[in-house]
Amino acid sequence: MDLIQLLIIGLLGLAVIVAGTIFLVRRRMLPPAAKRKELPAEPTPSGEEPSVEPGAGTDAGPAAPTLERPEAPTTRMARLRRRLAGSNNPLARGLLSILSSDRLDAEVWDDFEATLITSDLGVGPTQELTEALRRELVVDGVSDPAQAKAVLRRELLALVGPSVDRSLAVEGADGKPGVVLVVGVNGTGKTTTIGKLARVLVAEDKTVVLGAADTFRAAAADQLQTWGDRVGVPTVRGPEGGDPAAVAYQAVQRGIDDGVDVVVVDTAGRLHTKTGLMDELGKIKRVIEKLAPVTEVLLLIDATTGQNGLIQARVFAEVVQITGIVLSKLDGSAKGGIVVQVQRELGVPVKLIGLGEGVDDLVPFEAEAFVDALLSD
Ligand SMILES: Nc1nc2c(ncn2[C@@H]2O[C@H](COP(=O)(O)OP(=O)(O)OP(=O)(O)O)[C@@H](O)[C@H]2O)c(=O)[nH]1
Ligand SMILES: [Mg+2]
Repeated sequence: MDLIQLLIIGLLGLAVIVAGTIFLVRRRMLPPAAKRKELPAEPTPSGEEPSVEPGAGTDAGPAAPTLERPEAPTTRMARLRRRLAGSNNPLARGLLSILSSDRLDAEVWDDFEATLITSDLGVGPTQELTEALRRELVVDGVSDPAQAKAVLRRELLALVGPSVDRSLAVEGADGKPGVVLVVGVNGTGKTTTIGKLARVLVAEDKTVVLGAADTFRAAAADQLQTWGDRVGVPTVRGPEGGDPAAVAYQAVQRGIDDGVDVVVVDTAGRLHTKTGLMDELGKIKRVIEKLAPVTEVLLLIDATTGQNGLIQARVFAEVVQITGIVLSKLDGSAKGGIVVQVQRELGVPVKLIGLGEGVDDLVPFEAEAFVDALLSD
């Protein structure tokens, strides 16, 4: 009897161990996505772009790829403030130094001017700002720090242009899509910006087609298509080395056929010769306009390249009629003053700024938010 009881207990114990082992082995063999629920796609603080595998982590079955939802504008603005604020930015520090000086003597003003010049504000705007502040802070004798800051804010805002229309012209007419052509020297951030812009447009419930008219490298079209895929936007591309104008034309044709709201066209940034550039960009624009007007021509300028970027920008402005500027890489630049200088030089407003490599690091430029970010401590 005892032996039989022992045998039964032993067999039960064995059954439990075998069942547990089978359970654990099966769990290990499941793909990782099935073990955990998908986390919401958020830009990583380091600026890395999270990669998304089609279908990973969805409970809906194998069909649709996971589309990302872009970040809300309010949290983007908070990031703008963090990235431009006082301690992180020499321009901001220079501006605030004038408010914290005990005595506003010649040396303090010289330092102030030097900081503004090195931050690419430009000689003219630097002199205007210094003159205006001297007049108000010294001659009028404003000594209260809050009042002095208000004066600085007002003068800076006047330089940046508070009442300029900075909206993107993405509305087409006569039932045709708006067409945005993106130009600029290579490496300035055209393709990345188009990817980020597509996300913004999708978040506004607009339908979008991308045109990969940078046929110089196959990788350029792949890069653009990757961005598009993530938000469910199709990319029209042509053969490597093919005619960029033909791709631009097909993209706009596709946009018209599909009845989409906006077509955004990427271009190559090589700046071999001005004539070559003029021919290529001019042709792209002319060919597109056989189908629909180009509503916005965005010029990319890398904020870290300073005067050099400005010289290149001038060349582009001579060959196509620029309607808006995107200043990329403001996050890595001590030269926020370039906003003012580039607008003066080209007579075109800064419409968007790039604040990092993250997927939602593109912010509509607003003069007040920019100045407030610079002056926040
Ligand atoms: N830190 C930072 N990096 C950026 C920003 N915008 C773009 N970049 C980076 O700049 C590099 C070049 O960007 P692309 O978008 O490929 O530039 P492009 O103008 O298309 O270059 P080409 O196709 O060679 O003409 C990439 O590594 C981007 O991640 C920005 O606002 N901040
Ligand atoms: Mg590119």
